[in-house]
Amino acid sequence: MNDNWKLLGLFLLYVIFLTSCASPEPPATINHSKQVVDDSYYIAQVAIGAGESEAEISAKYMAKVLLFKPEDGFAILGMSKEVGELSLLYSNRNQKSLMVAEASASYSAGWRTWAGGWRTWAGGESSLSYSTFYENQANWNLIHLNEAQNRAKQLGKGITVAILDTGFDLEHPALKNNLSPRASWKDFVDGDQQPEESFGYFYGHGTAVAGIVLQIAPQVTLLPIRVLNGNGEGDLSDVILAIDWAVQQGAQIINLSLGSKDSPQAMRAIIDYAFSKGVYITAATGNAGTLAIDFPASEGNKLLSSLSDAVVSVGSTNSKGKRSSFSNYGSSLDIFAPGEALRTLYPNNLQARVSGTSFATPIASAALALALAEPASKYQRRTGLFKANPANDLDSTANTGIITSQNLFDLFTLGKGMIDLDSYLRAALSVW
Ligand SMILES: [Ca+2]
Ligand SMILES: [Ca+2]
Repeated sequence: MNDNWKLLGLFLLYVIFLTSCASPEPPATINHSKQVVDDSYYIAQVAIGAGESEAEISAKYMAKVLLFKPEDGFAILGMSKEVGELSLLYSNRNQKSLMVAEASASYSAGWRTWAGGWRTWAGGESSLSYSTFYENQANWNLIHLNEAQNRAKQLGKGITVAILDTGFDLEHPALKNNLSPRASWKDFVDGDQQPEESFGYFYGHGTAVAGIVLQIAPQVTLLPIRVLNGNGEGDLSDVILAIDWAVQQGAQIINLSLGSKDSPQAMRAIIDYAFSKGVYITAATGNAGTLAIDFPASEGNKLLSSLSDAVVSVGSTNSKGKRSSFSNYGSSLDIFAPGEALRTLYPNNLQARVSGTSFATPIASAALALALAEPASKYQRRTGLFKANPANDLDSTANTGIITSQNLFDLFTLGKGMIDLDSYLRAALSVW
């Protein structure tokens, strides 16, 4: 044992749960009986010493090396239950670790598609156009989508958004032509290259998220990566490996419509790593309707957080810009975007109406793609995203701009307010 242990972020393998939901009903609770792979029961991030090889790291910690990043100075390890608990004892004894093993029990806030309004998707379209889903028009007007798309003529062309989610209908006619080359697809749940949707409570979630991105940035390339099963459950190790995979595949943006109550060091390390490679991460705030934001969105606008710049945290509003009752909020929130009753793609050539911060998040992902695709986008590609626009500010929209005892507190917990795509594109393209 040596000093590297003090850098050890040690966590029980736990469940990342989707941040979607939105029914007016209380969120469903899903109890897990997760079977964890024995050699990755615990996840840890460790520093790599000068000249240390992967084999040496593995031997030193009695662990499987999941990720080895010598040029970035860190590795992420998976450990058996026994080894992990031994190392916990060690780090506790030396009081050098703040890490505590945590139970894997978690819950998954439910989402649902509205019962009404199902209809078959008109097949054969190569991509979506702005006017495809008329029901979304009030939402798109609110965020000035039309103006933004007129400004960002590339419509996201050449930019890759990785979506880490439940899986995708890879044959959906409105989706398949925007997918990245097949060799870049990945399914960390099955361990194959086919990240398909699977049945469960969250069936359709990934397809729905992808459909939102395409409505904002119809020319973007989507990199489908499956990290969650049909019940919206996934392993931390899979999400970490998936972020690394997305970076290796050249994604510029990683959409995380998922989150957790825990904030493991290994996850922080891989987000830092992604950002160091110029990759942005968007993350949903969660759907408990509380003043507590899920990780990693909880780092989005946090003082003294190294992840604050890397992560864009997104909450949900209705089509009038009022915070959705289900949307988590707080001082670490970056922005809000519409996330209620949005019409989007659903498996088997269908479309559906969905709600949740899961569906506000891809609007921010697509906004970044619109800006990054433009040749003139040299400055402020991202900072403008957080620029409050008084004319379209969440506070003023939700509370008619009058500071009362009711909303005084809200002013500090609603981030920069409502996303305004046109204002953002103007800033990103330096057009004033
Ligand atoms: Ca598969
Ligand atoms: Ca941020």
